[in-house]
Amino acid sequence: MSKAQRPSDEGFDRTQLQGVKNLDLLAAIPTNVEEEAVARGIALGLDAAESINDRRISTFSRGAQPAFAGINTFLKAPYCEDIHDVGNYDVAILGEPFDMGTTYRSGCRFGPQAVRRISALYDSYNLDMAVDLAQELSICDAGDVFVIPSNIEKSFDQMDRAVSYIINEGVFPVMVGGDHSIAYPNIRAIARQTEGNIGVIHFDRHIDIQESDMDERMHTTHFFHATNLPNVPAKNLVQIGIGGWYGSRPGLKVARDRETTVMTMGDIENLGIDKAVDAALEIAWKGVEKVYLSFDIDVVDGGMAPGTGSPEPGGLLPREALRALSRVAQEGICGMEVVEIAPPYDTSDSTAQLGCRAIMDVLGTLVANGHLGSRAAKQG
Ligand SMILES: [Mn+2]
Repeated sequence: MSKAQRPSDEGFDRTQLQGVKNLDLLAAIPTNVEEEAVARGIALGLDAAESINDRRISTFSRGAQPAFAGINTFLKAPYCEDIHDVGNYDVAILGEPFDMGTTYRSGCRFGPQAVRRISALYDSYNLDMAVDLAQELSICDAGDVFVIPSNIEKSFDQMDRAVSYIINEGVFPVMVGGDHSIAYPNIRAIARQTEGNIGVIHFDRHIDIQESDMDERMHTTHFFHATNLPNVPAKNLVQIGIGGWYGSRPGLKVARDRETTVMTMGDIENLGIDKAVDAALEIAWKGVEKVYLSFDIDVVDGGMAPGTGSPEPGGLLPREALRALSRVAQEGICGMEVVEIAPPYDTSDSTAQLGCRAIMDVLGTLVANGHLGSRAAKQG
């Protein structure tokens, strides 16, 4: 097409693009936190060699850069080693490295470490939603729960106690599993400290609501026990992406009896991801005080999230999953978990990276919508 045939320059208004608008929004966010981090890096890690022209670089890596260097916490956030200090932060990242609830292949005890490692790739700065996590949100890495590898119930008690402590300090909890059985102690801890009811939005290829499995409360049973809690009604549990051929029979009966809302991949295709999530939000939020987000990485197609214990073809695309998570977060949530990332089966860290992105996109959306961080404080 020659220039003469092209529509006039007035035909497309580039200023209407989200990308162009967000460039302006991002430019208005201050950068003092980053500047302080650079100064701290030099103070702790010495001035760089004389041949280095960029004097923001230190000799010993003591900050975000290089992404491949250093001792990793989640996003290189401060390690809250003394948990008594957790109340100083808006968000605590909590590893729950427990995988004795798996019923096929184990390995997700290494999930928290893999997510921390790949998280070092990322800056805090995001064009899609025009937020700067470092500047607008105080995040700490609370480290891991001391789980008891041979004992599911004792591990549940440990996780419940850890999450309770964080909630009690008024901090938003992000749990990184671990297998999906951790959902039960996580929800139990939050429910005990909540007066009203809690809704749950559950992304998964598996229904995870049978009473027991191999005579124990394995990673196929947590929503049975969670919805036995007096303020976690099954009618406010929405299960998105369920299907495939693995482990469903006893759980499907429970879901039917308790009237949870089950959406197959076919439902999502028919409705489209936005309408599907809007319906999920409507049901999960009906008559409740809070909504909890439970994200099983295996809801994403096994080809794109291979590093998991019970992969299933035909799930969401990563782009659909991230869009769905952001839409849930827009309405606000009381906590989230990302489970079933099993690094021994991962390739190119893609599954751990997607888990990391799930957390970052949710936190970014919560900040952008004034639910957490400095914009919440301003509104509140
Ligand atoms: Mn699953």
